[in-house]
Amino acid sequence: MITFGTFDVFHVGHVRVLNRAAELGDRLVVGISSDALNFAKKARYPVFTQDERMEIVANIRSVSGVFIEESLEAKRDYVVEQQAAVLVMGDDWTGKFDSLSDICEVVYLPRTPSVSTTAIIELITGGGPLPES
Ligand code: C2G
Repeated sequence: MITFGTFDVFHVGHVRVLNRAAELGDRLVVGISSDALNFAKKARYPVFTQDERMEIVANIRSVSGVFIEESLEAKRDYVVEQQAAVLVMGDDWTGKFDSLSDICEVVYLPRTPSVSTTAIIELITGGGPLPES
């Protein structure tokens, strides 16, 4: 199994997608988006550095290994390098990686509703709604 993500400001949606991905096979490796890749995509750096994000994800019990994802376009190389039989992504990516189905199974898992890194950052910085409990 292989999956990819930024995993910034790690939250319950992250741990659930990792645990559900790990249940589909016996070994889950996770590509953590580099700081540079995030900057290129979102014009801002993550709250936590790539080393910190790698350390957090590497310490999740269902995760067997982590590596840095330097480029979104290199997914095919990462799948081959990691010898992954299944690529798992949250369903915000549905359809985006179907072109890899010649070398691995591609599975999209439903996202956990009502939690996101962006909403947490907005809440903490005072820009978002307060939770009800
Ligand atoms: N996720 C989830 N539920 C949430 C939030 C996130 O299931 N409420 C999942 C996402 O669908 C993704 C993983 O957690 O599978 C990591 O999410 P992000 O850090 O937002 O990853 P992203 O920046 O979308 O990945 O090649 C992909 C890139 O690395 C980017």
